Amino acid sequence: MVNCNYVVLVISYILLNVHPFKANACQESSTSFSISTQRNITGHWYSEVVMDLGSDEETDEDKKQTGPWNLGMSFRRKRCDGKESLSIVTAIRVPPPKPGPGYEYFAGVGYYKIHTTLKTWSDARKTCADEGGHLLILNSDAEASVAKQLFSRHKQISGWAFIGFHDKTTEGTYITVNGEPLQTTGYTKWGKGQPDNAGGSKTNEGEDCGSIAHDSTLNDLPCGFKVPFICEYDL
Ligand SMILES: [Ca+2]
Ligand SMILES: [Ca+2]
Repeated sequence: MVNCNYVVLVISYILLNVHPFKANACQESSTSFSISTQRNITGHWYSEVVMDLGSDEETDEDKKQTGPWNLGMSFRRKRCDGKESLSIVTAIRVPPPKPGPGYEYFAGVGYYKIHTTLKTWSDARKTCADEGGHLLILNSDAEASVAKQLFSRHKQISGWAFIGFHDKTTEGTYITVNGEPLQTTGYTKWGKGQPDNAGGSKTNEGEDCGSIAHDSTLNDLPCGFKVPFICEYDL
């Protein structure tokens, strides 16, 4: 759901008054250095400090893609009205986590993967979890559009794909795999006549597991059916 190339963890700004300076005119000069970290072949993290005198600090920072996170620091010395001050700005930038193989990034929405191997709802849920994600939870029309695009790329899939909601606990009360009520997710467009808990009786549980159709409408299916499924990877 989050679209960002990095996360700013820490930004600190320090302004230090240094020695008085007699000049009246303002003069500025800048120096930048950066600290990058990487894990080496023995599994240890190590850091490298690079100092750059008099360069464009932002341009240098943008070029550094050497580690899982990057700490940038810049200095700016300012002489103005008889006073000299030193500004220090630091920022740690952490790239977003990467999902397992087969996940595709949809700009502004997130990572998704459609599995064409047919599985029961419970097995599908476990597969998504094993990949670090969860069965798809729709929170918007934009996210439902992603499901439609995934279907369009796998035209061999007919029918539905399991996603992350069910009413296994209480018949007719649909909750997501995260335990939140389906009606609070932001997307509840059921297909015509759905949910119908088809076949449900005192001796048959009917349909308790959530799915999505090619037109992005929802349907309840028997949990034991084996159908494709869609996983979502949260950033
Ligand atoms: Ca049901
Ligand atoms: Ca149904």
